[in-house]
Amino acid sequence: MVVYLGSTTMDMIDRIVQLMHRAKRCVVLTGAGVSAESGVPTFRGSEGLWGKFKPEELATVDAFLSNPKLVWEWYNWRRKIIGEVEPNPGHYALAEMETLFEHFVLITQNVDGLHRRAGSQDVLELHGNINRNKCLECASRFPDDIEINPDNIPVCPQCGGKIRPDVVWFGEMLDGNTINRAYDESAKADIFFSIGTSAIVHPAASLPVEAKRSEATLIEINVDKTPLSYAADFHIEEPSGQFLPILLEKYKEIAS
Ligand code: BV8
Ligand code: ZN
Repeated sequence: MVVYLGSTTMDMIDRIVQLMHRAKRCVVLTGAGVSAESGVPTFRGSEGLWGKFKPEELATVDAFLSNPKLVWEWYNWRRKIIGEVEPNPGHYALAEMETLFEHFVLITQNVDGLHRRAGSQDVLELHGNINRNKCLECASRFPDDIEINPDNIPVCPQCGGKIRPDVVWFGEMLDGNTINRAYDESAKADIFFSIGTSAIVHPAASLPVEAKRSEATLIEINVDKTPLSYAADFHIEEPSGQFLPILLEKYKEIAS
């Protein structure tokens, strides 16, 4: 598929590729936008996952306690969508980018597991993984390969607590080691890409700010503007699944 990018974007690509070649440490933060071209609905877009509901109504402990059936129906619906999609060229480009730098880490807010399926190795899943199960009370892991019946939710063999998806809900702490490493990597980045995220969910949204504060070059790839766009050194308004393969081609052209 031939993609025509504007001349500004082509000029920006040359400058970004130069910076990529000079960078030793590359950090990438992704959000739901990188999975959009795989057919996974984003959170806040018009067709968004939240379309019918508000995040607070579903992705919270309170929602699960008051209506575990509804919450599991929502997660089963999302698991079904994710089970039917494939990584897109943007995921594969990021997996290849990992091999180009002395030090590379991919930090994702996504819970769909598509980065690992595309071959990315060093992935920090800030918000967990939708295909994993755990106990609501004692957080013991629970087999992932079982279909959860919302009308008969299994309980933890250790403590009898209800089984829930192993994702981070609003109001819940992120895993300490994961978020600490994410901050550490962001503060040491030479170049930081924020891709396909609306940059409003914290603490993830503070990572690009941390990178910028530590003098990294900040590149945003998003089909829209976000609260981060003003701070970015480059704002590329293109779909990530189309733009990232072009960026990678250009990088390899100059490398050869
Ligand atoms: C915590 C897992 C506290 C579950 C998710 C007021 C101010 C600041 C913060 C807060 C506040 N009120 C409350 C908070 C804290 C809250 C928060 O940030 N709320 C937001 C809404 C304001 N954060 C939390 O609660 C976090 N925990 O703070 O703990 C604490 C402290 C001490 C002690 C105890 C507790 C936990 C946050 C994690 C929530 N879990 N997901 C699940 O998935 O079911 S968040 C959810 O949003 C997803 O993970 C998603 O990834 C994430 C962020 O959304 P995006 O990924 O950005 O997706 P979105 O749809 O928004 O945007 C997509 C973007 O892609 C768009 O910009 C679009 O233009 C672009 N796009 C679309 N297509 C493409 C594209 N770009 C490129 N190419 C394309 N093709
Ligand atoms: Zn338990």
